Amino acid sequence: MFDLRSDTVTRPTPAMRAAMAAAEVGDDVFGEDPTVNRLQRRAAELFGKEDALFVPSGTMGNQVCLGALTRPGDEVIADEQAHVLLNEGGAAARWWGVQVTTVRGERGCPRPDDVERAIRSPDVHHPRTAVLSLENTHNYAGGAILPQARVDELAALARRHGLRLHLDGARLFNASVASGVPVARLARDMDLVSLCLSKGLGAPVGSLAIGSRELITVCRRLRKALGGGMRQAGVLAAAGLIALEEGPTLLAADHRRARAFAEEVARLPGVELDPGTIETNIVFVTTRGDARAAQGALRERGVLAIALDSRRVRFVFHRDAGDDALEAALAACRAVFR
Ligand code: TLP
Repeated sequence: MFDLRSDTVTRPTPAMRAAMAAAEVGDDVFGEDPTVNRLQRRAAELFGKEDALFVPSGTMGNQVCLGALTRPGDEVIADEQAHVLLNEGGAAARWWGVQVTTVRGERGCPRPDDVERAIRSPDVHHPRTAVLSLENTHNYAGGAILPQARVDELAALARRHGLRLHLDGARLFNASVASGVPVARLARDMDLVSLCLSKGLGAPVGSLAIGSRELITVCRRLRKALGGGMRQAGVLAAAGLIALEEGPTLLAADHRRARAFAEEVARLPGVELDPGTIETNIVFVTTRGDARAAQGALRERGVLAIALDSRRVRFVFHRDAGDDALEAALAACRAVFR
């Protein structure tokens, strides 16, 4: 089976497993795990921020960020297809008592006019608009990179209105590698950023929340409250350090395969796809028939992909899906999308 369901399926490399076995550890709830501390320092340095916090998942990364930036009754503005809205079990409402209001972005990027319209006036009737949450790359927009000039404009707008900025940067290195812009620049105006180590970067487990010392201190309390204080987590951070240093160097190959895949699949009669929209490692194929049936038919041909609704099948390229996976996926698509 070639697994293109997600870049979360990557397995730790032999070097990661060796580093995990040899990791120096301590109790991270006491802040005493040297490997976790090293990972957090390195992430903060790469992002040009003061501090970082290792958390078990991307969802917890996003949620400690949103929790740190809001009070109950606040509102967060996000794109209508944001992961924080659709795929985190309603966590912002569940844990922080926060409501999310949506704007329809262009390829996942909200328009400043729409955001400005969504910001509530200070009135006792209204929730307080506290945060603008962005996602880069944007998963449901097909791995789209947010245009940086637009992000800068949104950041200025948010500041003018006293909003703080959260970035779901689960795949920020994909955006950085594809655009040639360092993550520190992409994250410059963000109060808090979450980054996943266990997607394209290849670590088995783990994400980071990254930001100011003050906000990360709040995130640390919230992580504990969510049950994310992990004790001898250095065994995981050791793999995370390798993911952080070496992972980005492999992403360009994922992007190349995603584009090559899209260019071929776009020629098939059973789909709608503009290969020009593929910027990173994610390809959404719009099917003319039922996407779930297509998912089953692909599986019968040895290729795993995900039907995310009745018309769209997602293929994600990653370091454990090389040219053989690309060829297998193309052969399966040629048969299924005739
Ligand atoms: N996304 C998963 C699914 O939940 C859809 C995937 O396979 O892509 N932010 C973004 C942008 C994500 O895509 C994901 C995972 C997360 C956060 C959450 O990460 P985890 O799964 O570690 O909680």
